[in-house]
Amino acid sequence: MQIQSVNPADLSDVVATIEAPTVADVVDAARRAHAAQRAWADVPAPVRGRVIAAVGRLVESNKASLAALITREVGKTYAEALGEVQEVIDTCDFFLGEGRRLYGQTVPSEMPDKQLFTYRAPVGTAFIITAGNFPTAVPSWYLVPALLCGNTVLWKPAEVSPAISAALTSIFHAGGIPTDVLITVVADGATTAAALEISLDEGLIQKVGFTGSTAVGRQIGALTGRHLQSPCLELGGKNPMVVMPDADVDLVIEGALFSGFGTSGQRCTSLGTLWVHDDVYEAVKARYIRSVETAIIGDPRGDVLYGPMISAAYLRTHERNLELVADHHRVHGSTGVGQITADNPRAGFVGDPDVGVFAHPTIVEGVRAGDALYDTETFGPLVGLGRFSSLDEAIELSNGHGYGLSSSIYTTSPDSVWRFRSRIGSGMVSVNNSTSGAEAHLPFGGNGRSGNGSRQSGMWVLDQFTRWQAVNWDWSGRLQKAQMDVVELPSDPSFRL
Ligand code: UN1
Repeated sequence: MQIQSVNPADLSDVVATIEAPTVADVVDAARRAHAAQRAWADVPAPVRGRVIAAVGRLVESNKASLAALITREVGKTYAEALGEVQEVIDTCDFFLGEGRRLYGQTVPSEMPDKQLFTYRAPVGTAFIITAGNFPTAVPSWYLVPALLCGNTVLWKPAEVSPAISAALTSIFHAGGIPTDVLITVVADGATTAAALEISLDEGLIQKVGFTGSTAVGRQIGALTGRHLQSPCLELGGKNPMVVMPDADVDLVIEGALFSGFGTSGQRCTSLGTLWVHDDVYEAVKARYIRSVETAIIGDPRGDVLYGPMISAAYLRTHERNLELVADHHRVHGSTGVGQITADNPRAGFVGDPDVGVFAHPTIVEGVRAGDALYDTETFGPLVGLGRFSSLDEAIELSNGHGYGLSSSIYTTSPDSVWRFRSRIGSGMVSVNNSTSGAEAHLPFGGNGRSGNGSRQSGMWVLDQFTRWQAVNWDWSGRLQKAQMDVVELPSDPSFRL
């Protein structure tokens, strides 16, 4: 069997064709990565840090070609693709110095001639499964810290981006990562699931990282739980943007346009529902509709808000989600809904829509709790629009579906900011900024249906790829029993001034 990727802006352009691995091939790769781990962990951490530095510089010098490949293989606009590659560089820049830190602590002991320490020990071999919407940046959030910490990695990228994942892997290898320390296998879901289960059973994998749907995240959570492992899960979102009456409406429109429809709405941080206070509802609605209606869509190499869907399968999912539009909803934003074609045209489209898989932007007005669209992650150019009359109601609507990845509030009131921040359930909160566009050195992750509380990025991800080892070293020459052989100095509890 073969796996083939095509340019979603021009389906006649085949980008890569690879031989699909069997379950045995993937397990064999896990075995090789596992066998390579001890030697990699023995490489001094500062040396591993220098390898990450070399990888970062290589990504930087290949930035334009990597970004062009992202645009070609998954249809991301070139400007966004450059941003995505920059996120890989930022991640390398952040972690190259960690090789010289990876701090542990020295801790005093209760007893003389004894000392306590903590060390960060690598976890082992990580099985990393990532999605097609961020084919380099999100993988780098796992790969870079995992490798820096002394783990080996088996990376299973999305089937839609085999050329990009091969390019990124070759950059890691060119930077000095040994071949078996990072092994990349592009496999389908069923093969991956079967190989993961066998690899866990054989004790080849000590950490699973997964970015993708909540449904698959639950399966991985159950599987790894049986092996007493806690995976790093980065799952779906239904990210709310709350607009208070004192919001700067220009900012709101800009933020809601980009986070709702940038990347064709295919970010886990994309805007799910725009919740607008009654007092400004009509004004915000009118301006939002106008901005979406006039946004330029089309060839992702050009100056457009968004290009095609990642692949035909993503377009089909979007079309299925459009069936969730109910009678009490009203649809706005374009000259049609669903796929953009010559027969279902989009005003101002750049290029030929018929050769790719492009979708109209859709605003669904009238979303309320209880609607399927209220709590379904749509992962496409579809944004819900709803209203509220108090901040308490907005917070309830924002939390009520159980997702908790990203959220945003637009207001000039410190009181509203504080109440929202302290009561919203999401792992990431933006104030007067959109739901997407997290910086690469803050903890990234969600709660509830969005994840199991694990965090990627910045120093927080070190807890995913290392385990604390507590060491006590006694040179007294006798067994000093903790809690029992501790010297007690005399004190006078009855003393008063
Ligand atoms: C994702 O969609 O899985 O915060 C990640 C953002 C990007 C990463 C998105 N930096 O929008």
